[in-house]
Amino acid sequence: MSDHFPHVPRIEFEGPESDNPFAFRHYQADRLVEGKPMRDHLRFASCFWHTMRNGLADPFGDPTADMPWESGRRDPLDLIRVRLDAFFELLSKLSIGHWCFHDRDIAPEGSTPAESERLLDAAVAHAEGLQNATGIRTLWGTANLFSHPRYVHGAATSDSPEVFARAAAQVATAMEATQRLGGRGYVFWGGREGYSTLLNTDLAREQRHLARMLQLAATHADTIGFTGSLYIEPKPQEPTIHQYDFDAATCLAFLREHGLAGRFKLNIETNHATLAGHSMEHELQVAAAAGALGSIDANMGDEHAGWDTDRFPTDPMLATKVMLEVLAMGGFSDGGLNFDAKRRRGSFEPIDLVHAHVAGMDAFARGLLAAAAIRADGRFARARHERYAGWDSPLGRSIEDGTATLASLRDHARAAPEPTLTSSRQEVLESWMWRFI
Ligand code: XUL
Ligand code: CO
Repeated sequence: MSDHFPHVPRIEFEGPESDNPFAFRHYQADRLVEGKPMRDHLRFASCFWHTMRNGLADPFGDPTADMPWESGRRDPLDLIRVRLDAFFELLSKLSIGHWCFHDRDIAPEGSTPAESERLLDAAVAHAEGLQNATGIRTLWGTANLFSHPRYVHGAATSDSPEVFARAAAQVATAMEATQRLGGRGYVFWGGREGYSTLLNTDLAREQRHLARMLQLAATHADTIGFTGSLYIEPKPQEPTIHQYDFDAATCLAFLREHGLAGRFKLNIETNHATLAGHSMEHELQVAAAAGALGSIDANMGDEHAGWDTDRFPTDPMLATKVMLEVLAMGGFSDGGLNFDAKRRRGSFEPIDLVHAHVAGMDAFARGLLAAAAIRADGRFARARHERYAGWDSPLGRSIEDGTATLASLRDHARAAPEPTLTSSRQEVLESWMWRFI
């Protein structure tokens, strides 16, 4: 094991009273919750792009992140290896069992597709060794189809079929890399699959091309025997103004329209939900209701900013709401909680990577415990059940089972008194929530 974080010990659980910044206050990997270890409920992952490749530049300023392991190194293969070494050391010290990557995070783009494939191959070979040595697994991989200038007009939705072909090549190679690393899933985030103005855009045609790419990817997965889950990650905008994968409902309708429902699930990200004007729990429930809640990109936005700030999710209330949905669906199958999150620009020391992950893991451990306590208590489930009790009457059943007609309901309404309604009790429910946090 490398020694790029020399002053960071292996992080252990010390309990809620601990003042040690290098300890978990809530995350206890082996602690059983609803009969399953915390580690399996939460299935934490860290993402290579933010953790190792994000220099913390912003539109007004240069990178600030201090990455001492990179200093003095120029050779691409050398850089590929040292970054992976530092990453796996960090994950081991944090007891994070999974990671996620884009092809271009772990290896740079070469001057030809063949050279890019060679570089990626070297990165995958090195990562494979580190996975074997540490037991850390790949949660999911993906292809970066948004950074290179050739994708300025989109990848699958580009006006150029040559660009589509380049993107397809990248997807095939990235999926094979993910498979080689035993990845549990493969993600499509449509970074530039959208448009800036309809004056030059054939929206219907672009959407058919996006569906074609997904169909080709599903076929490729079957051809190579990739058995992991395929996910779409909704996001309403940024970088494009109008993005085709706007939110969970839009993605589900798109999948159904193009015969892809059942083949793709969703990877729901908190800050994307809020950018779409939804709460995270709304997006999770929409996905879960369709049987398509696959995985989660755990981060959070900033209440003061209207863009994708990707902050580490340090809010226990948010984590509780997320974990309520995860427990309600019976836990993850292939998915997990991927910290698609970055430090603030001012938190530029390597040690801040440790603090950020510990804060996110502790918040989610609290969220898991609170969600389990809420379920054991049962008062929210009872309140929800009682609210809909009227639907168990003969009238409610006749509507739900389809035996009522508009005419029969009119006969009923003419004879019945004005309906009596009950309070929604929102405020008391909200104050109950805080009792569990
Ligand atoms: C961008 C985003 C991506 C995806 C993977 O907002 O979330 O990092 O998670 O491409
Ligand atoms: Co994401």
